[in-house]
Amino acid sequence: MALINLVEFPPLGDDRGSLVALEANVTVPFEIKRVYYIFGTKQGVSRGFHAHKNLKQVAVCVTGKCRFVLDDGQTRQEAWLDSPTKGLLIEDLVWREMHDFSEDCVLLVLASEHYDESDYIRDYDEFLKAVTQ
Ligand code: T46
Repeated sequence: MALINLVEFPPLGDDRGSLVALEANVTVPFEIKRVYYIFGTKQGVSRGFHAHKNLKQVAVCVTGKCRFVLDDGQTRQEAWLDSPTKGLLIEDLVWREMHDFSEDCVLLVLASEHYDESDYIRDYDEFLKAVTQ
């Protein structure tokens, strides 16, 4: 599977404005167990710098934009999330970094699992060992 998997969410707008519906196993390819959002990120601050052992996520900037870097241990690729209709699917064992948050950025993330700190790999060398096993 490609490292950068962008999903275009169909806008269900009418003359009143726009609406996007995110549905488990329809627009989002897993059962959604958790939703969180990141906002108010200070200018110049980057986030992420970890991978997950068992977690699928879809990230979308519902307002503003930020730049994702994904790394599978062999290649690094990047994508701008800059539209409420553009989602990024992030699979297990992918190192992620988020950079260049706009001041108004609200990054919404849908996750396949509940929060579990023991699922995080926050050390890059440990991540490289995990992907080459
Ligand atoms: C990810 C990227 C895209 C919780 O208590 N519950 C939660 O569901 C989450 C996501 C975080 N936290 C706590 C853990 C930390 O004390 O909130 C604090 C900030 O989390 P973290 O430093 O991991 O945040 P980011 O922005 O570096 O990463 C987050 C997600 O944690 C991560 O899974 O893929 O966004």
